[in-house]
Amino acid sequence: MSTTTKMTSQEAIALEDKHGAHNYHPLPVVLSRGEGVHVWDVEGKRYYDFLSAYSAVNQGHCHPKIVDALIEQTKTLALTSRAFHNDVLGVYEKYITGLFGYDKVLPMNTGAEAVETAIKLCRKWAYQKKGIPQNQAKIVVCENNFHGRTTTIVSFSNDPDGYSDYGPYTPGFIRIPYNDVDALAEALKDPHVAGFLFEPIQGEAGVFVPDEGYLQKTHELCKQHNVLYIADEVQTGIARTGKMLACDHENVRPDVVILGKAISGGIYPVSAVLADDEVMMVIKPGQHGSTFGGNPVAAKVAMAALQVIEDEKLTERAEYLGEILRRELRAIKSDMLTLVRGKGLLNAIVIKPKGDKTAMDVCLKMAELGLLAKPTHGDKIRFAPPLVITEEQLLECVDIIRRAILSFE
Ligand code: IF1
Repeated sequence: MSTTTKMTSQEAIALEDKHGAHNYHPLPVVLSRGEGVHVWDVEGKRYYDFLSAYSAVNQGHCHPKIVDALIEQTKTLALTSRAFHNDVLGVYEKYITGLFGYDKVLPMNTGAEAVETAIKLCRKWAYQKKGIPQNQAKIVVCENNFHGRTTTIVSFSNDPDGYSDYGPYTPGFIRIPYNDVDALAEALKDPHVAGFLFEPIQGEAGVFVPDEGYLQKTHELCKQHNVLYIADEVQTGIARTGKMLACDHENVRPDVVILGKAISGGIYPVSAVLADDEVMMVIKPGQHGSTFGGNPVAAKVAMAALQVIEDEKLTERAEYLGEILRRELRAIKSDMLTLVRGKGLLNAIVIKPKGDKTAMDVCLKMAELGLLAKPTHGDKIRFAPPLVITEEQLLECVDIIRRAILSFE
């Protein structure tokens, strides 16, 4: 059987269509190479990547330092499982806990697994430390959340595509409106609430940024009620919003931080949960884990990826370039462009359809002009380029976006 990958876009799409599950509806581009802010399709056309694999590729595609870490460690020792120690894990654990200022880290692989880990940690803490009666612990979550696709996580989603026909659903979650401090205060009257799980900026909801003060106020409420403040920074973390963590914008220190995506620069699936001993030590040997979590390749890759963020000052770049991007986008005069929002380089625009032309048509036009972005919920387009983009490149991208939108005038 042939495993060659030399083919046209059409052939590649046809293969996926015939042999792969139809759980996605991608833009009709077939990518075969990436470097920095650019990706190339199989026909050799170059694009700016304005999705960055949903913010996993903050350091840019195929960053040489991260790739080198992967290759070197893979040739040395790739996987031992956690049945034995390896000589990289502890070094990584010291590095990442030092960087973020927590006592302990629990390494996993995907974002959803890290969210599951945080939920289990919260529940165990509820029974062992807070004294909530068995099976009564509740976790408060927000409307329009996105935390992953496991059966428990979709149980508290209100997106029908996310949860429909996947029941019976895991109980123990209370959903409140996002960006509503009073709703949280009300929910916390229930003494069986153990945690508040939230995104500091809602990604899938179309980059919805809460009001200034929301993080501080909700953090304070959780502290008052002895409720764990659990930040899902899978998408917002690792410099994307102009701070290492989005919670840093309000100087809020969560009890539990969930990281994924860019913690590896998109080179390898790596996720992590950070917490202090009071919380993390409730989980004892044998009570949670994963075959691949904490493997030496993941550990080396994550250290390299985090080091790139520091070395290349990507936090500062995201902050600075984000201001420019939003300013320039707001200067585009078109009835179709109704809203520009975001923080750092996590941004979205809202497109009002013109005739039968929608956000999807704008994305197809941008692709034609050499920039890739994905519409979500029909009318929003996310703009989240790799943080290594230069100011000059960013302005060139704004010009592409402007020309794409104005082509429908
Ligand atoms: C897909 C969305 C983004 C996340 C937060 C946990 C996870 C994610 C805040 C789970 C994952 C993804 C997954 C990806 C699309 C993408 C996405 F549009 F679906 F919502 F980014 F906005 N917490 N987000 O955003 O992490 O298990 O995937 O590693 O295709 O499902 P994962």
